Amino acid sequence: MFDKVLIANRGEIALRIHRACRELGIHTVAVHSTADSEAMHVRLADESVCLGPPPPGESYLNIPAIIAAAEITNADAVHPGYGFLSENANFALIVEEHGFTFIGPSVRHIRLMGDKIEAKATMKRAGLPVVPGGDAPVRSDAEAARIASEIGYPVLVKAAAGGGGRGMKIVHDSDQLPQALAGARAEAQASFASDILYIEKYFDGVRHIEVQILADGIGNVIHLGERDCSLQRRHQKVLEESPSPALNDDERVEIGEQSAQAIRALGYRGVGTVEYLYTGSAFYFIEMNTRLQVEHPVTEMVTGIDLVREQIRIASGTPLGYAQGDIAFSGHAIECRINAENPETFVPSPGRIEGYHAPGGLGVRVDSALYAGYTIPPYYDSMIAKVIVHGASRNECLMRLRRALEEYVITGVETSIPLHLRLIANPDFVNGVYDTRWLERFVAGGDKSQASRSVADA
Ligand code: MV4
Repeated sequence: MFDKVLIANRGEIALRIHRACRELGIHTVAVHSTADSEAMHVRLADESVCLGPPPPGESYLNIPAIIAAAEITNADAVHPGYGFLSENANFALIVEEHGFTFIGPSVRHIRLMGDKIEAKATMKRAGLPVVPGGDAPVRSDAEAARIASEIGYPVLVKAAAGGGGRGMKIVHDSDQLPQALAGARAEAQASFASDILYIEKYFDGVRHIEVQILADGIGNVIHLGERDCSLQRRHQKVLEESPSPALNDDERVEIGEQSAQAIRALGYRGVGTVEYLYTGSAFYFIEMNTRLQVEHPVTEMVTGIDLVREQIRIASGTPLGYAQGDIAFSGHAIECRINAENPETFVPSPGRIEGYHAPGGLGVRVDSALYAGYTIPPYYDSMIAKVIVHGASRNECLMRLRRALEEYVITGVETSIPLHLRLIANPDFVNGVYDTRWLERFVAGGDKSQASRSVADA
């Protein structure tokens, strides 16, 4: 086992990783920008190293500075968290070349899944159903038009180096295709330094369901069930839950086992998430994430498995030690992402936390690096906390979630807590009847049940 881990991240996830290290008897090194000297992850770590000025490119994305920090502190391994360098294959390679262990999948698998076209082709060969569409980069407008008319409009133009919904263009008919391709190509080049595009059939009104995988790289691959992440605004997830209210037990077992089987065929190591579109009757693979995800706690709450602990143990060469049959799924869990922002306009609200009281009690978990007197810097993501609630049933979970959100006091900045309270009071949400477009309409149109509103409007 490692003696010392460098945590190449900030905020709640840096703290989350620190906690797992502590429980394994591992020393921690925090790295930080000059804006984060007073941050909780820096205060709690055994050692800390300042990387540079606030802009991420000069601090949390500054690979030479992070490697230097690992060298001067004599760390054994580097945990990248999520975001920042977590899915950067070159970073993983450089970490390993300098003699440190990268706590994550192999460089080969990070690179493979970073190319969304290769990822799809690979998962198709491994037996997963994939979204209909081209299985190679689009080479010309004429070829794109041919593929689109074959699969039928509407189609979605996506960037091969994209993911997470950035740079996608929906195209409803052939007239719009050349313009969409040009726009997508320019956006992809600017955002990802690659203008490689591919085309898929566009599915409207679907759910976004993802399966958590755990693999030790020596033959043991299990799944830890699914998460329903359909409630998103501008491709940012707002609330996630497990199990999905949309699946029955047969579908749940089937998609879990299919995912684990495909990942087994790849020889994958580490945690991973297999993302699907669910149409209400069929699953289609879209992407795989090779990092720990923001919403990993909902899976931890229903399985009792500490995913960060498992990541660290796997990276140190320890076999999994249990099999699929040993996993017991218990109850229901929901996570609300709390952002420092206006709950109506979504304008970020950085600043000083004047008062702070976190909820607690049975089945309530708060992952956050906030404290009273802390000043949220304006340079980074606005997510400041996650409230994760577990209950024996979805209903118990919802009642507990309302109680926990009502108990949470954060003063000095605006937060999205009021939005979450409105959201979980909505009949559609209570009934589990929502898709990936539901939240945008809710945010725009008030609190009415959208099912009943459309009936009333008709
Ligand atoms: C799609 C899709 C519909 N059809 N692909 C968005 C995130 C990224 N992982 C993939 N995403 C999607 N891919 C096809 N072929 C719908 C989504 C999607 C979405 C689209 C518009 C608005 C919100 C969305 C939320 C989740 C997924």
